[in-house]
Amino acid sequence: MSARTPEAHAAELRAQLDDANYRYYVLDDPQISDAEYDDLLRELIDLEARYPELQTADSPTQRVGAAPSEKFAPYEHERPMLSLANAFNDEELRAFDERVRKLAGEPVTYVAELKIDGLATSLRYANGAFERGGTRGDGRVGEEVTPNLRTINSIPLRLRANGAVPHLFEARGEVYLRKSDFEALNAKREREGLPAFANPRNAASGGVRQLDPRLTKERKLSFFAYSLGIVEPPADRVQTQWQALQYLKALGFPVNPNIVQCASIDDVVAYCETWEERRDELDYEIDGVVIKVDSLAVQERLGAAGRDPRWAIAYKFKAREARTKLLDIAITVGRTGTLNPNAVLAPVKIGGVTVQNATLHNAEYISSNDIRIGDTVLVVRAGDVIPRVVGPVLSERKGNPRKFVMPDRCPVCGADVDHPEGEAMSRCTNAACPAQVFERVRHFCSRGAMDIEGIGDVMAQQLTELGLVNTIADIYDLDEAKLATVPRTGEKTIANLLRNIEASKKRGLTRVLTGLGIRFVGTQTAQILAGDFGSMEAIEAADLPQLQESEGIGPEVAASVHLFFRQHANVEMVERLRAAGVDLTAPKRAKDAAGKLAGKTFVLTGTLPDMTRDEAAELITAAGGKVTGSVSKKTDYVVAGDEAGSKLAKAEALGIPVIDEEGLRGLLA
Ligand code: 3BD
Repeated sequence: MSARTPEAHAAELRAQLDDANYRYYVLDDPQISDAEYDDLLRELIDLEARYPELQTADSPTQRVGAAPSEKFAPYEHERPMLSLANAFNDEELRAFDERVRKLAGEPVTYVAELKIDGLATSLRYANGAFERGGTRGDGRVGEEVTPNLRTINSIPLRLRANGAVPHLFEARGEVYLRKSDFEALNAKREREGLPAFANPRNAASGGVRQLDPRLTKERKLSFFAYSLGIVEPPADRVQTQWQALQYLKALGFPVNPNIVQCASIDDVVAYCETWEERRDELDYEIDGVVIKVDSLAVQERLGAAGRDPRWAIAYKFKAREARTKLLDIAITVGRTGTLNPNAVLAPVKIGGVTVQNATLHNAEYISSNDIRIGDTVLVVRAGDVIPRVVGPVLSERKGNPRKFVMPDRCPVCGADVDHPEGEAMSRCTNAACPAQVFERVRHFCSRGAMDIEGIGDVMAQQLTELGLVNTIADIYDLDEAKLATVPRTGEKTIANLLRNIEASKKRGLTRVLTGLGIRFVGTQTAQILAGDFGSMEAIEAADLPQLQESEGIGPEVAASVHLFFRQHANVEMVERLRAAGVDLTAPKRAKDAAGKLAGKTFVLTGTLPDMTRDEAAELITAAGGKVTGSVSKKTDYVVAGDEAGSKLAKAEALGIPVIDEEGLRGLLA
């Protein structure tokens, strides 16, 4: 660190923070992550604590929030919207608890709520009718966005009257965008050639601040209420935060269901840990937990320190975003020949994991987001998905970094690259491209498909490189002599391999279909096709309308299957599988009321304790049921295991029965 004076250091931090605030709130184009913002703020808080003479009234430490933009009329909060101090670990949570208990002088209980990553908003009701609403802004003055808020379906336009409603009522909460709506929004923007939003919060914040409410409506925003503002006459029965949440619910506001009352800080810590792990199961982003003293009387006694109430704190989850340098863009060739651009990054830690690679989706994504080689980029890593580059940090761009161009020849085999009109991906046109052959072989032999133990990444690579396997069918022509030419492969390995290959012939049609790697045909689609048609011949012979008669097979999937079997090379390959003795049949599913689960549609999600999802699907299909990939109103049951994801959330939202493995066994028994 250079020898700068504390004054200069503080000024520098303030300038950075002001700039970040301006970008976040006014331009709606943040270029540093929340975590980085918090770090800077923390540094300034520490500095001001060490040198109190440096504290100024206009320091960002005194006014956490933002100036309203000129676009909207100012919205003055008659009762200010407070801030929240942060805790970054359980030590800081325990310190908060110590302080609270000391000041309260009586036992305290807490309410813990998920911290929705959206836009804080206040809604005002006069005589039960929604009158106006505004964003939080700096807590005193925000922006008036009433017409936009009216478009949000989950915001009640009238309070539900159960008895008298207060003549003046304010609800505070978070406007947010569901992850599923965010994905759909970005997919649409991509089709329209617009830059994608970095995260649901930015999309929600931009959505609330549209000049045309119709554009707000299109974003499909949602709302959760979490506290009361002014209530006249006061609601005497509301003495706790818990009761305030019940009251909000009774008046018709959506309140997040995952709220808990905690008798001790240990319970609070456990809740925080649980949700830091489980956050991906939700269909909305959360960035932490908010902990509040339950009793309103104790809240009042504790008061606030500046803008931060002493009775509440935000536990912030570990960041999942970071900035790093985009060193290069490397291309890998996928099973279907897609050219996938991958970011080669300067290693960076995100949420405890070192990230060096991230997806860049496709050329269109790179250009519409103006991502260039040499840029500092924002990378996010959410859950178990591959990290992705969100966009460049433009303020860090120096000079004129190199734009990416998709090569017009395959980087692996040199064949022409095709970029079909209207498709996102560029493809290598050579079906014999070693990269494609390798991926196809690896996929065919993988666990979910033919499950040939011994042919994993390394062996698949060797077999294809040596030219021993050029198509899937060649696997069944392997013999001792051929395998003996593979380096470092002994007699025993060869014998095992041949035995495993032999055993795979009996896996049946579903596995073979899965293994062929037909576009859009994963295990579940393969299962449906195998169950409905009973044999490979029948599927090969089916025309488009026949294929579409199957549940969940739409025009796109049908076209893909149909096209696959119109390729001479594919038909020939399947013929060779048949000649080699590979079982290409499946027990045909009973069409009518046969089978315990006939007519029932299931969706599987998460890890089941004693069977794989594929095994569960086989049992269901064998009993006449169907398994589909996504939850809809037509779904009869969702079978959920550990770490079930957004499908579980969707089932809960739609009121579809959720059962576990035991429940499934019960239905089958
Ligand atoms: C949530 C304050 C208090 C009423 C002050 C305790 C800071 C944003 O889900 N409760 C929640 C959430 C946010 C909250 C309070 N409860 N304040 C809460 C909140 N369940 N997100 N926030 N806020 C809301 C803020 N926003 C922008 C800039 C600075 N601070």
